[in-house]
Amino acid sequence: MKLPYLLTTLCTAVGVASSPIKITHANDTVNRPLVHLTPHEGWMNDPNGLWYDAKEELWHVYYQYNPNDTVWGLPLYWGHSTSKNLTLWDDVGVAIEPMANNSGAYSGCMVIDYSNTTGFFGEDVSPEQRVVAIWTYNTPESETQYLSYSLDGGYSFRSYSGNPVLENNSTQFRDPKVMWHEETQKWIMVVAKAQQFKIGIYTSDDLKEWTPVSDFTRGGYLGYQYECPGLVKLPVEGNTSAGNGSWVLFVSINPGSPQGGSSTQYFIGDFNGTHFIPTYENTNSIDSGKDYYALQTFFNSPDNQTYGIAWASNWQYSAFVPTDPWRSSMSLVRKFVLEEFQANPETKLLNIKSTPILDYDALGCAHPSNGKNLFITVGNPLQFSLVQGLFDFNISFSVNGSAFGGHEFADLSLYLRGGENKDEYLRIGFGANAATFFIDRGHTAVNWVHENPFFTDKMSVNNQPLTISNNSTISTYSVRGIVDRNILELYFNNGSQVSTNTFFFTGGNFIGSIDMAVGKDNVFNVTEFSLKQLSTGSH
Ligand SMILES: *[C@@H]1O[C@H](CO)[C@@H](O)[C@H](O)[C@H]1NC(C)=O
Ligand SMILES: *[C@@H]1O[C@H](CO)[C@@H](O)[C@H](O)[C@H]1NC(C)=O
Ligand SMILES: *[C@@H]1O[C@H](CO)[C@@H](O)[C@H](O)[C@H]1NC(C)=O
Ligand SMILES: *[C@@H]1O[C@H](CO)[C@@H](O)[C@H](O)[C@H]1NC(C)=O
Ligand SMILES: *[C@@H]1O[C@H](CO)[C@@H](O)[C@H](O)[C@H]1NC(C)=O
Ligand SMILES: *[C@@H]1O[C@H](CO)[C@@H](O)[C@H](O)[C@H]1NC(C)=O
Ligand SMILES: *[C@@H]1O[C@H](CO)[C@@H](O)[C@H](O)[C@H]1NC(C)=O
Ligand SMILES: *[C@@H]1O[C@H](CO)[C@@H](O)[C@H](O)[C@H]1NC(C)=O
Ligand SMILES: *[C@@H]1O[C@H](CO)[C@@H](O)[C@H](O)[C@H]1NC(C)=O
Ligand SMILES: *[C@@H]1O[C@H](CO)[C@@H](O)[C@H](O)[C@H]1NC(C)=O
Ligand SMILES: *[C@@H]1O[C@H](CO)[C@@H](O)[C@H](O)[C@H]1NC(C)=O
Ligand SMILES: CC(=O)N[C@H]1CO[C@H](CO)[C@@H](O)[C@@H]1O
Repeated sequence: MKLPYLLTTLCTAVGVASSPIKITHANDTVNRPLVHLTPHEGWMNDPNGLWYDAKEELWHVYYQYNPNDTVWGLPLYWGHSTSKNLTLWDDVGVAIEPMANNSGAYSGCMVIDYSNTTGFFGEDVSPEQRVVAIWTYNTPESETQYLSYSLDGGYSFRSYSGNPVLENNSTQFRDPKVMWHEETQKWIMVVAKAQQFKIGIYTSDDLKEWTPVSDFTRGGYLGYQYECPGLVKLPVEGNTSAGNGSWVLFVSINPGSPQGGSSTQYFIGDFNGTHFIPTYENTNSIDSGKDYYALQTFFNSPDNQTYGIAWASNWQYSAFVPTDPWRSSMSLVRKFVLEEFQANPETKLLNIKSTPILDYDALGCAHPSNGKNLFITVGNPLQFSLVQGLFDFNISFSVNGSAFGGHEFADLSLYLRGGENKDEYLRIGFGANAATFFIDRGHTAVNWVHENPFFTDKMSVNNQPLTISNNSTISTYSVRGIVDRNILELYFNNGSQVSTNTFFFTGGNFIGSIDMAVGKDNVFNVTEFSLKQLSTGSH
């Protein structure tokens, strides 16, 4: 049966849509992302100090930054970018400097000290801008926690004269993340005692004097060390009897992640002001891709929801990725909630659901197109054209599990092909035999991809069945994908599971078309495919 095939293109007449992206640096040859934060030049790793300035309505992201090279190295600084819309970013320069060349201003966070608990702020600094950074000072002898505060809305910082405010006689004591705990009216810090596999929890009235109250230890994957913890309370979507939600403790590990290298895991539990007690034994990956590390959440979001950003790279290969004059980008900002999801026909689990934030108004005209009930047969792929290597798609499909034999490889694949050289492509698909999604980022002329032994090209993503009943073999799936020049973010089943992966094509060969193909007829029913192409006149 031939199904109706519909493809409408809206928003065609708007001039801005076709204006070319401006390349900001003469030497930006290798497909710099447009809506993922990158430093102008130099090396970037963990996101730090995320906060929202309610007075200026401005989001601040700081990050581990080496301006002197495109690999990690000392002295290490805090770089700084801001955004009005969480979509386009302005690089606003270094915010915090280390005190010596063999030292680093390592990862940390920022809080807004509205009520001047520190005594750092006079009337001239409005309460919404009383920002204090809590960060790790790394020297060859120790890692200790420092305070710096800003009197100009987060651009420049002064060091507190009483530093350090917290030490543990250790060279492996880092990455403080502080929040305000309403119930106990205290500041709470979680900080990694990295090589003891402990997350220390400390409380304070003034950010200066810290009392140790407990250690969370040996949860989940340990790997070589714990880094970059975070503690937040998330609402449980669709379950009002879950009250105010559950607490979530994020812990990054490097190396030793199930994907290889570095990744971010989380635990769900209770926090009573001093102790975090997991309510489930299981650990979860917040993103099953290869490029999602050191997740940090924003202090003071305008709607009290939890937003976060992660470093979109992996310590296994980050120093070698073929970009110049910068290395690494951040992920998109994501909003996090908990949801109960059907892990399999018998069991529901509590899980983090991630939703990416992209502001289409900030991007000028987006060109949406929509297809319903697409008819694809073996040898007759459908093709969709693209322009700038920046697009957002949604695909929904059902799979008839009884329509193929054991010897037949039944896949539905999207081939995302380079506009100038179609032999460079990303393949994303679903294999019905294994009932699993896959990603293949290995089809490129960039030698580095083939030569680097850690840059995994083929990966699988656990499937998330949406509908399974005892007498039916039909399962349905939905996937949203956002591609931005050299990074792919995939959200399965409305964000129940996410996979973030970078990919590298020859410079200028942005993805220019999508071929949708099947390996076996009558197995897949693509009920919906929608595509937004994003255009921007600047950046
Ligand atoms: C671009 O790279 C060349 C060669 O490495 C260098 O001489 C030149 O200064 C660079 N230009 C910019 C704008 O960075
Ligand atoms: C989006 O944010 C960027 C960075 O702050 C800013 O330059 C731009 O004007 C904003 N655009 C819109 C439409 O808000
Ligand atoms: C750090 O190194 C730079 C460049 O070599 C040098 O100019 C500066 O004096 C050094 N700073 C300190 C504190 O040693
Ligand atoms: C903040 O506290 C300091 C030290 O107690 C004090 O000097 C200052 O006036 C306070 N600022 C405000 C706005 O109350
Ligand atoms: C390190 O922290 C632990 C609490 O986790 C504390 O018992 C111990 O005394 C601290 N050691 C030093 C040297 O500060
Ligand atoms: C600090 O750590 C070192 C090395 O682990 C140890 O020898 C020393 O006794 C410790 N000092 C204190 C005050 O705990
Ligand atoms: C909603 O949350 C409550 C409290 O956590 C839990 O007991 C209940 O089982 C949840 N409801 C459903 C439908 O899962
Ligand atoms: C928090 O939980 C810990 C561990 O269960 C317990 O020892 C402590 O008394 C609790 N504190 C409060 C305030 O309930
Ligand atoms: C966010 O939470 C604060 C503190 O609980 C509250 O005062 C404020 O009204 C909340 N804002 C929104 C938009 O819900
Ligand atoms: C079989 O599936 C149909 C449709 O999903 C459902 O209405 C029916 O109750 C199912 N029958 C049994 C025995 O599970
Ligand atoms: C595909 O799905 C649509 C919408 O659910 C349905 O109307 C159509 O009959 C299905 N086609 C096939 C071949 O399963
Ligand atoms: C050691 C070194 O080269 N330090 C330089 C790193 O970059 C900063 C900011 O550009 C310079 O001020 C340092 O001199």
